[in-house]
Amino acid sequence: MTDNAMTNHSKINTSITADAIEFTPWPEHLAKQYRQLGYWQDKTLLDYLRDSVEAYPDHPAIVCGEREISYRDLHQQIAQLATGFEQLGLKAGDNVVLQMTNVAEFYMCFFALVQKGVRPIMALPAHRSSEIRYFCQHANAKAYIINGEERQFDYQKLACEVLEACPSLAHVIVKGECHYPDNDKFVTLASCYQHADYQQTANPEQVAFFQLSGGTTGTPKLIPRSHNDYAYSVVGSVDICQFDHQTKYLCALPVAHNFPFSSPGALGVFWAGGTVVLTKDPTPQAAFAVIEKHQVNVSGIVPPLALLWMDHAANTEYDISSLALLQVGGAKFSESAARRVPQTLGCKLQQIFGMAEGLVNYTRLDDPEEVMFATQGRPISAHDQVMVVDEDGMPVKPGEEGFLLTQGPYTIRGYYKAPEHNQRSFNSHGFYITGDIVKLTEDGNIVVTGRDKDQINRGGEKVAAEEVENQLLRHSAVHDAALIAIPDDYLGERSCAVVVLSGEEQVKAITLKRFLRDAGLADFKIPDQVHFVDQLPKTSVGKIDKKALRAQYQ
Ligand code: OOB
Repeated sequence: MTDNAMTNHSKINTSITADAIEFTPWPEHLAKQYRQLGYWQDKTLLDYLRDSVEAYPDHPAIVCGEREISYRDLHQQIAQLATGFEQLGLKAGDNVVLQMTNVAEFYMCFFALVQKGVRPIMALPAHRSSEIRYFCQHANAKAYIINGEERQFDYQKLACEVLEACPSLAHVIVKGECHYPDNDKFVTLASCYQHADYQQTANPEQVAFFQLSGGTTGTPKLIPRSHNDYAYSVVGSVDICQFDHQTKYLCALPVAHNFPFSSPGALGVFWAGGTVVLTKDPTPQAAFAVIEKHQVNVSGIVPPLALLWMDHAANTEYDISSLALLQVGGAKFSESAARRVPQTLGCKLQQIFGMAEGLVNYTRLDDPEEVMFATQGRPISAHDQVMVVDEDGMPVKPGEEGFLLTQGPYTIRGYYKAPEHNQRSFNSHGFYITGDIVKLTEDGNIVVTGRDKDQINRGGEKVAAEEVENQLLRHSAVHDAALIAIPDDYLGERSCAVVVLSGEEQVKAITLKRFLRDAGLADFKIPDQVHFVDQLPKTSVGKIDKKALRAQYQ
């Protein structure tokens, strides 16, 4: 550790502990250890990008449709936007909801905000008014950035609804032409490109941005990620996945998700000086065309997409032989499907088991087949502590199934402004209770065998049961409701709402689905199926017995 890093550390630490409810710091001894090990470099996320700007100024950083953006241009546009954002009054410590589809401007906005210490909240394109209003209100967001050019969905209309409910919002920043020029809160992103200002006000130890939790509770949780911890996870991922300046990464999942963003994802590509190729359409027809055109050599996708890609590969007219590595994660990839990847797609498989809260596991590129196909890999860091425990929190015997707990150099110690939830999600030693049920193999690889959290994993898209149940209970005809996962060949799991009606009022499944949509829930949270029953099974303490329900609907 350099003297400089040490001075920085002591200077910075006092400022964050002041607001522990926003950001729970690592215990002093661990923070010190992570610095001594060189994991935490006290550099900002933008500093790492700048290293690549210096090393590869003319190399393409991003390919977005017909546009190719070099590292130099990317850096300049970030600096121009940083000025524009500052002129709008955004300043260090402010929060901004960033909801972009897969376009280059996502990265430009992200880094421009981060440069000035403004903290993006990484909304997904599928989020609707329920989620966006919540993020804005909970984080007192000052601005909301959208892609106003998107044909699939009118984000500008959504922004109008959000504005009404969120007085803290001073600006809606729109990529493309503004449809509401008379509303003085709307500004175009184009107008934010001002003279380039390269000055940084970000602080490496503080929150750089907020990831979103898949969630288990009534409201989504914000995950504060610091520069230091996140940067380290990316550096470690780049090393494991051997990204370099020749890497051409197809980003086919939503840009803001932790997997395509940082595992190693786009940030990993930028750290290594490679090229991120964006697509809005992840289907094999579209993705294969992009792979051929840009000679893509790596991509990261969820299991249902991997199945689709494999089904399509035999008959494709495109040459996808440039693809050398396919990363699959976000949900369990069955061993039988995993084994088919190399023959059908002609590339190596890497399994990834990660979480936006931190811990990311990878199978290694030189792992033997049984590890690559039958496990979800092992942690990035030698200092990721993983514990597999029983109901009483005691470690299980090696090889036995149990609940996965973890702490380490890039796993958060608490959610943003959620003290009660933090009590439940972290144990007394600060380990994050992942809610995943796993086994550890003799050589330390993790096999995910189940889940102990009330969540449905729809092929990588996470649905918190309680959030949907609460919304269902707001309907006058609904007396009781439970959302459960049922097995699905393609998605792995789909969601099923089991509903007890109040009595007189009769409603149909389609009415309830429309009700949820009208309530502004993201589409992937709308139950795939609805069943009406006279009563829900209860446990001895009167809670809904979801285990019994699941068994009934398997
Ligand atoms: C990734 O992150 P999240 O936050 O959307 O979801 C995390 C949860 C995990 O706790 C686990 O329940 C599930 O998603 N999960 C998997 C898995 N990868 C994630 N379950 C089984 N097998 C896998 N390979 O999903 C995420 C974040 C970074 C990298 C990759 C995925």
